[in-house]
Amino acid sequence: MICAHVAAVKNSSIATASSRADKRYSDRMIPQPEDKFMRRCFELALLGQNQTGKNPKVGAVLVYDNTIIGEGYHKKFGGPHAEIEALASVRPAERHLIPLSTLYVSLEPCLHFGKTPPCTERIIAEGIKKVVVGCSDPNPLVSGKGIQYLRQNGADVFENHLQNEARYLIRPFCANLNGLPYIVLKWAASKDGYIGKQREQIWLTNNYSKMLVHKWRTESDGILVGKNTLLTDIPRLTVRDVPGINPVRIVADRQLRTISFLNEHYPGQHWLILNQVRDGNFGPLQLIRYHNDENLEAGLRLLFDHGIHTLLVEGGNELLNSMINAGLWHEARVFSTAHILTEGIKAPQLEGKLHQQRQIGIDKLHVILNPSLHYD
Ligand code: AOF
Ligand code: ZN
Repeated sequence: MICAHVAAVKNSSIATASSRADKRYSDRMIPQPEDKFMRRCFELALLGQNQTGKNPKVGAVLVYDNTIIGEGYHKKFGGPHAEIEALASVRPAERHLIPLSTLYVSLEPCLHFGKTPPCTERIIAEGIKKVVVGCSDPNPLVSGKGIQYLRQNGADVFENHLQNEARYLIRPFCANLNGLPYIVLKWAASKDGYIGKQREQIWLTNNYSKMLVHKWRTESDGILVGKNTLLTDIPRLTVRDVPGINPVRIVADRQLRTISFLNEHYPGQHWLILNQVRDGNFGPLQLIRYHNDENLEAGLRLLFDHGIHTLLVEGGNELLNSMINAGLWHEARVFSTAHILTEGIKAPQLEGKLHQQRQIGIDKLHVILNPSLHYD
């Protein structure tokens, strides 16, 4: 439950709002502040959801005389970058306009040879003279050097345009650069601050909130629960109310006690078991071991190595609290509901920056960001 931290969250949200206003004021230093073009980049970038793997979601548009002549986004891990897609989309009859156009891109163009050649070289080769960038690329191979290269080669670069939004877009990428999945905690609390009762499954949110959670599942590579939640709820953890693919189901089970339970209740179904006993496979169950003297962070790093770049944590209380106490979270999505439980399991307490508050029917959703991560 978030009551106790709401004051902290509210206060910090005021601070966030004013710093945002300052930042937007400084964004106004750009001579022609066409926010709509950068916002179009953000929209485009989001089309890469679930496709870019551990790469960032990036969008780009080419603008000539206030009109978009090309647009693109990073469609797929290992595929062409947003700028290259935007260039490729320009109609042959308009290609001569490219050197006269402004390139808007939500992330600093790269200058390294990765799976694709540097975008910066291509931008200069195309004769583009003006580039507007949402935020710098935190990848140490790029970070500031892309912008520097463009400037050294005669382009005007306007950086940090709508940078808060641009940075929000790449939050998962920032976590991934550190070798961790992007970790989203999720829980629902009763009005009096409980998330449920011992050994009893209680439903608190309405159907719209449930659909939203299913949508979040489609956007996650993995979904993690604690052992007690598995044993009590026998949750399906699948995507049902919206189209999309199921995330990999993972149980945090240090002592490796859930194998027979999973075999019985989920016959033939794939699960990862994050444990401290052994590695290996038991039919469809994959055991991932971190060592006894290591903390959960080591386990989460192993999950990242197994391709879990975004992780939704759906409880229970013990797991959520241990992740909060260890600072192992990037974002929390908390539903406050109208139910009264009177007693039960106390909801986790969490200090963070309130990023968004939304009414979902009678439920209220709070999106809270980890304050120690400077991407808001
Ligand atoms: C851009 N535009 O659209 C993206 C960028 O292995 P590669 O060649 O795909 O390079 C991946 C890195 O490039 C990634 O870690 C990030 O630093 C940057 N991503 N850069 O100019 C894009 N997606
Ligand atoms: Zn690039």
